[in-house]
Amino acid sequence: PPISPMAIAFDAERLTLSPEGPTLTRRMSDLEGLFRDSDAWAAESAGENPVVYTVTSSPVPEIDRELPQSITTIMPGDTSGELWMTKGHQHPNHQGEIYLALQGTGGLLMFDGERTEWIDMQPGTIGYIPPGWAHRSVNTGDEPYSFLAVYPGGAGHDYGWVLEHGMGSRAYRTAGGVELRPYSE
Ligand code: PAN
Ligand code: ZN
Repeated sequence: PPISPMAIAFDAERLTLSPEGPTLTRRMSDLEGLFRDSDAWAAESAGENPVVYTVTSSPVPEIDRELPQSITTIMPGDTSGELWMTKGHQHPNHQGEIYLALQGTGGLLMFDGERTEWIDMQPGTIGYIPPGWAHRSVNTGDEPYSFLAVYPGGAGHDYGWVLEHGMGSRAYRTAGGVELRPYSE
């Protein structure tokens, strides 16, 4: 059933939503097949298995024509130089999405199967993801990176697409900041 109009209290310092829906926690072991250095990934997964990111949702349901929101927080870190990131996904029925950076610094990596795009994200940056572009977020700093996402409730999340097609590029930590390299290097 459609839900009623509602106010959601957003705490801009603690980055909480109230009321809030489910919170998802992704540990290193949940990111199989995504980091270039699969041996390093396996060792970290079998070891401390750190939390890489969390996603806190609003109570708006993920159903067609609704407009849910969520806050993602990615921890700082890298695995063999590859910056910690979200799994990344494609929306199966190609719908757009808006990200608003809240805290920390990051990047929004997008891939349409041929072209790669990167948007530097810092508090106040709105990143727009057009329909048909797979998207992954990366923490490029040394503190947690958080952003708000607003997306069509019927968009769906296809994670297999990224395993099959990759993301075009990978983001690595360098002395000067971040460097993008071809996906297979
Ligand atoms: C975001 C992402 C969130 C976590 O809310 O779902 O940042 O990333 P993964 O879903 O790739 O693990 C979004 O893009 N929703 O559509
Ligand atoms: Zn999305």
